Amino acid sequence: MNAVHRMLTLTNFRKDTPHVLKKISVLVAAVVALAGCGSNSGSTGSDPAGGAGDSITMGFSQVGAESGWRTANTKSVQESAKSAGIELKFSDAQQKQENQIKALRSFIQQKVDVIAFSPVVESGWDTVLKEAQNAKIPVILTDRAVDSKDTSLYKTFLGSDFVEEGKKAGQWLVEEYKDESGPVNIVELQGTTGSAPANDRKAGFAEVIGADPKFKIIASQTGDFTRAKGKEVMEAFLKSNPDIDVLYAHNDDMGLGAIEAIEGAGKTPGADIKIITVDAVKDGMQALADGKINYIVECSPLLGPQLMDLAKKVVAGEQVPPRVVTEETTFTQEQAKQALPSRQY
Ligand code: GYE
Repeated sequence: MNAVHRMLTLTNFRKDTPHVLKKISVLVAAVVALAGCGSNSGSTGSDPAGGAGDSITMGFSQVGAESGWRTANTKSVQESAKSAGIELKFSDAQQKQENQIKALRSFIQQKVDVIAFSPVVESGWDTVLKEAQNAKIPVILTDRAVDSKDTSLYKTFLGSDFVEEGKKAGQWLVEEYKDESGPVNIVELQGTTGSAPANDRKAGFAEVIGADPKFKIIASQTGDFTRAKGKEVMEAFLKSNPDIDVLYAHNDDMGLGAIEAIEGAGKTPGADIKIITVDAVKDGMQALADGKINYIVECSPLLGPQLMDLAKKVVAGEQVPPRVVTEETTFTQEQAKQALPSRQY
């Protein structure tokens, strides 16, 4: 999807909101009337007698708390549910797919009005998504995608274009080394194995740098999106590869862990080894402003408000765009210095 198309999708989405809210209040009134007749519409959650049951209940299964991005995302979801008047049942999967499947099943049992979740990996969701569909509970994918062939299993996918993020990282590198003959030795710290952002950030980056054989990925391994793993894997990279020119880390946290490893090995991050990361959370932006990271591709975790708008629409039976892409930018060291004071996350 190009930038213009993306903007249009978002503009239409926002323009529709007041209309949707009107429809929702009509629907809520109808549901309240029906509740007295013992009708189980599913829209009142577990409290058909009214009161708190009049609001929408959302079951939200979060990946975990593996990174600064994730913490900011959780906060955004919790705060915007509150201000949208949506009752949130929040579950933390601690980076395990089996925990997410359990949480989804429990949401189905509790007859929530809508399920939203950020799938830790892309595959293996069809059975549980089918169960939600059979129970007539709409599902919204947020942040990460699934690879299900049957796209009717979910209503929409709200989140970033991770392939595009990988491409932006690659484009900076191509520009940075345009006057050098190479070889340029790159090590890569991948996100969680099998996750959409790890798969796509790798693919987008590889596509761009693949056009010039001077760029060589000499080692690539998962750091599970955490600082601790990023440090550990970078230490191993440094031991077995004396000539690393560039580190590409799929998120800031792994990059920050790797910086500790690089400094521990007596090298200067940002100079001896150039570093590109993704996310642009505050700690990452600080390291960029300090010259320890060279470039960050932004990935916004502030998905809460859009998620709540989509949830209201979906519960009201409104059409929603099948894909809502987040608007994002990139930061150089100079840009990070300017952006830091007003950075929200
Ligand atoms: O980049 C990383 C997090 O899915 C976009 O997950 C998200 C990624 C984010 O742990 O920091």
